[in-house]
Amino acid sequence: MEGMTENLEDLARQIRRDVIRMIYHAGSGHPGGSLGAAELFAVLYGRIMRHDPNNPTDFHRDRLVLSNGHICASLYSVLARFGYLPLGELASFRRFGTRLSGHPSRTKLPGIVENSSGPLGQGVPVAKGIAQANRLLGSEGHVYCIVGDGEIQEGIVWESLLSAAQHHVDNLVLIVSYNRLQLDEAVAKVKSLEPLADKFKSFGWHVQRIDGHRVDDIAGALQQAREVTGKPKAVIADTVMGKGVPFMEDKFTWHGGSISLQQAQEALESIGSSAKFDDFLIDGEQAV
Ligand SMILES: Cc1ncc(C[n+]2csc(CCOP(=O)(O)OP(=O)(O)O)c2C)c(N)n1
Repeated sequence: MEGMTENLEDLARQIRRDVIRMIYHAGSGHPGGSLGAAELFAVLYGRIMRHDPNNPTDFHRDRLVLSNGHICASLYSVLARFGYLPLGELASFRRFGTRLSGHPSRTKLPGIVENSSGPLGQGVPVAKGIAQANRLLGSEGHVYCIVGDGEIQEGIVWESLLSAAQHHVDNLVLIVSYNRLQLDEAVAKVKSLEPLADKFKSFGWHVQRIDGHRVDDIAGALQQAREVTGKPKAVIADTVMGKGVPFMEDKFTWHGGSISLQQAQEALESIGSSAKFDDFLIDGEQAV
């Protein structure tokens, strides 16, 4: 079990390394939310989700719907690390003509990403719809949906919460990356969400609140969520924007932007190297 924890932490570290390198080379992207959700992606793909890169469209697979599509650098990284994408393709992030656009496209990556996203809020009804369809069609797959905290200020999210509870969509698990910051301000100052767990409960959802950087806590909560029946499930994961890179941590200015060479080097130094993975190459060489 301990080895498993270390593996997941190592994977999260590698996701962070990939995110920094991808955004540095692209000249733009969303480092804050992407770094903050590294453990969520690591645990989902590394321990919780039933998925098979050799059979990516398996009818009974679990699906990840990324609603806050702007943090897709982490998604592309974990997909590449599990073999859904060639590792070197990460170097094409946000470049002209790439499949790895700044917000994920299902038509560019059919069978690899479940949904296109970018307009905030829309992944939640999409995930709910897929979960309902899975149930009707007899798929055993669970649907996991990652959302940002600023994102859930969108009205469409709350319509979906109501509907999912009414229809007992218990193969749906919503994971809120609660870093308390959004694009240019604190979430609490723009449109406060608290008491968030009570809101989910009063909408008929099962809810847990956890530290979104502790891989065992994430795994435990997601495992419990799988077992609860009769209602949709929410996991509110407290995260830190820019986690792992001290000069980015807890600063909304790192929601989006570019990373200089010096910043990229400092960030990689802080994140540390990963024991089991190799960095991908850019133009045939390790550029940072
Ligand atoms: C409907 C819609 N409105 C506005 C935006 C622009 N936008 C992109 S991300 C973002 C902030 C989202 O905040 P949060 O979910 O907390 O993400 P984080 O900053 O933590 O990455 C905004 C306003 C958008 N993509 N879609």
